[in-house]
Amino acid sequence: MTVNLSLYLVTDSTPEILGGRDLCSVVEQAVKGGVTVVQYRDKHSDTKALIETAAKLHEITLAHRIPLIINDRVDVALAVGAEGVHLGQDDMDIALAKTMMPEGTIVGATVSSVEEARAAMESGADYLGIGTVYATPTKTNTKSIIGTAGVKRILKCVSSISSKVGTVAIGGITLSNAQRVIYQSQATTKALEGIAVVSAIMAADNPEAVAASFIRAVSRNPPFATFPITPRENEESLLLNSVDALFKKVATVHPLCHNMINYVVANFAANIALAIGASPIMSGYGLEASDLAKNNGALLINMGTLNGESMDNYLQGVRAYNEAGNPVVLDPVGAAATQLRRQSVKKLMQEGYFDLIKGNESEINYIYGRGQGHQVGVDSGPSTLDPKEKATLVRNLAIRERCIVLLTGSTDYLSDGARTVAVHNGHQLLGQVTGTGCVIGTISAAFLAVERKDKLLAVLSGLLMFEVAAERAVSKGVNGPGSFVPALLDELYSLRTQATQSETPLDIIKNAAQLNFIHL
Ligand code: 3NM
Repeated sequence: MTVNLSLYLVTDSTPEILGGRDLCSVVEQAVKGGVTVVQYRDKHSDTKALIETAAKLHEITLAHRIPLIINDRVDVALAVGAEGVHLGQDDMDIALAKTMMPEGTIVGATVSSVEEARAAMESGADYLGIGTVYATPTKTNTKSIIGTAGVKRILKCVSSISSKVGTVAIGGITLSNAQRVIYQSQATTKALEGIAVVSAIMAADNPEAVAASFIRAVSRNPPFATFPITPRENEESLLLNSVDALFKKVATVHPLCHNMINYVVANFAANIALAIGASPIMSGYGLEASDLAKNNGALLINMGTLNGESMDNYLQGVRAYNEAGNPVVLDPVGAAATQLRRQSVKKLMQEGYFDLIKGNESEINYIYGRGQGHQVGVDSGPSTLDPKEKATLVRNLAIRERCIVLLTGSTDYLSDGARTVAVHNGHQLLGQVTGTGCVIGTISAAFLAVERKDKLLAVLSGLLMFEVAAERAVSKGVNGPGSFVPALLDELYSLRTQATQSETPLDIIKNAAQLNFIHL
């Protein structure tokens, strides 16, 4: 039997989730909203009550022509003639259950690792419930929290073994993350067939409306989906020929550039944004984000001066921009420096999608999960990676998160997962002024706001504008970091003015750009 796994409802009869409501009527409402499979899961009731409730649920699912799956209890499934049974790692053996159930019965298995997935498939599982994606109060005795990266690893394994086995992800899935979970966990050729949900539907005030919203969400890509461009012939000139047009676009559209940025660099970042023609707002207050997110601009979250209120503000910010489909940049400043920052970055990436993750080597290394993070303060510290390793790191993180990744340093590495480029522009004086790394986040946000399709091009253009402006500022004569800052602002302003006034593309950037594509 083939099952539509798009929206897989798992029931819960505990008072914390069901309140005083009747289980069957909540399930019926959810089914009316579009749930495509129901799993009856009850770890507490006696066998007699289980069979009675299962029979009532079966009437509802039969009336809507969707399968009823019984969690754990093969006897209950047999007693009510349910279409399937779902088995956890500590439940009955899959192969044994198959011999006990009528031919064609659906048998699903809970898996949290590639090894468990492989074993379940070898035993004949028809579908896999993959989790726990995110920690959830609904089930606290889960084995491991695997995130979208863990789901992706399992999907890769599934696709290498069988195209017939269905997959759903479970654990902490809500309306606000469902699309992102499906999108980010997709392995090259295999996407989840659906999501499994308990509390988001079972505890909802209006299960029918929520189920309908889930159905709408899972049937389409999120508005922020990034589709990397396969490298074309002459990729470098194609990109460099487009840079000027983007300078012009930023300067004429004046995109809103919303900065949740640290107080050390707020003033500098606002001036940089003005110099390139963007419209900056330095608002770290999360409650303003939903209004600001409607302006077709972009948000930068820079964790530089984290405090007790920052996380709530950041989360409100990223949720508002994700929902509006407008870009978000994450600058995880000092990500590896303290326990609190390590947790904060993890939480942010669990709760939101970032079109660009930008950081120094320590930060990007930590986010990818390499090393325990030996960052002292917010600076990167000595490099431990060679150029090829850096390029591989940004490429792999971009593939894993399905976003753009920029690792800054004397050479910058930028990737969308398909194209990886090293940029050698800039000047050592940039390292003598605070905030010169942070403002690349601000500039990137402004460029991403005006170029939604080729996000790598957007970030590359902003980066080149900034680093070439730095080189030009120094070449015109500065005395040191003090006079360098105003000269840099002047050069950015000059590049922007030249781009807007010229009818034909400028060759300034094209001639000055020093970049090379890295084939990995
Ligand atoms: N199984 P919610 S997590 C039933 O990881 C169940 O195998 C899990 O609840 C697993 O949608 C889980 O409310 C509960 O987060 C999921």
